[in-house]
Amino acid sequence: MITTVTLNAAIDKTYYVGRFDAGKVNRVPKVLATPGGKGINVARVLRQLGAEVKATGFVGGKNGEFIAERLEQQGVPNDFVQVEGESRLCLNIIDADGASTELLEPGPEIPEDALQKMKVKIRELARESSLVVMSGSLPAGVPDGYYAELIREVKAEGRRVLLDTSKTPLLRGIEAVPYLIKPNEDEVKALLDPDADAEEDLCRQVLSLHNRGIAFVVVTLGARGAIAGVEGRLYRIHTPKLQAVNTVGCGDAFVAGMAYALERGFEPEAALRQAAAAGSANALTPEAGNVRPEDVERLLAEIRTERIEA
Ligand code: TA6
Repeated sequence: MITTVTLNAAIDKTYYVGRFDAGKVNRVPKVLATPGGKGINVARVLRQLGAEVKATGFVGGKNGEFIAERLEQQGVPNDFVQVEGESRLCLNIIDADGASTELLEPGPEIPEDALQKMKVKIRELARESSLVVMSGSLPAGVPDGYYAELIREVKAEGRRVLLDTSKTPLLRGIEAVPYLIKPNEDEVKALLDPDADAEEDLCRQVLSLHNRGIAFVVVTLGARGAIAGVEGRLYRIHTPKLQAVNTVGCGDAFVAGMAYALERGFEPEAALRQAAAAGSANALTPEAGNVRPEDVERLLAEIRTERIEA
């Protein structure tokens, strides 16, 4: 089983509009609402890929009830810590040209006792899991070093952690040496070198993170694919050009593909192809964090990995 952790769970609402005019009244002819936040997206995609999964995190209020119930309907068992207040809404407005505008609420304030409960729960879930995936931003009340604390709990049970977050929580999380990190290009630049431009700069950064003991370092490059450092080697992952419908959640689907492959013991290059196929397949469906297994299968044949030098 794979456990996913979403400390700032959400309802992801996707608004499909013909045109989006900031500062004007915009009517929305088509709305989709689904449980979201990065870890929840990972859980749903893992389920779609055929993995056994459990979703945890903090939820609150009516939105929290919607998240837990809808996840059950989507075949994702969950075990959340309840908090006061409402889980957030994350809005994604997509216009007829495919341009996407995201509005992400901050989420409820998390009290100290809930942080303690979560630590105990993570330890218990880690015992039943092969891997634990921790994804997304931290809501108010959660200290920047909290992912690092959770990583240490999971590692104490001898399990691997995949961490997908950004800014200081990522920096602090790296100190606890997760098994895998997956920042995107912007996140890794913000973290290490805002002036980095060329892919060679990114490659150097991937290797420097890998040399800090992180077994798998992947930097996703959106439609351009990804760069990965694993077992002392660097890889460039090339993805096919797609007619994207909704790219929100592609990074989460990539992480789900990685977790799926690692649980099944895939070799690094095969794991990267599986991840890239899942990430690309997400772009072909209207909902965030959603793949059709037949798309993943078809895309797998079109993903290419290349060994590169730093
Ligand atoms: O990656 C896409 C997405 O997960 C959306 O579904 C939305 O919920 C948002 O990102 C949340 O990101 P955050 O880092 O705040 O958890």
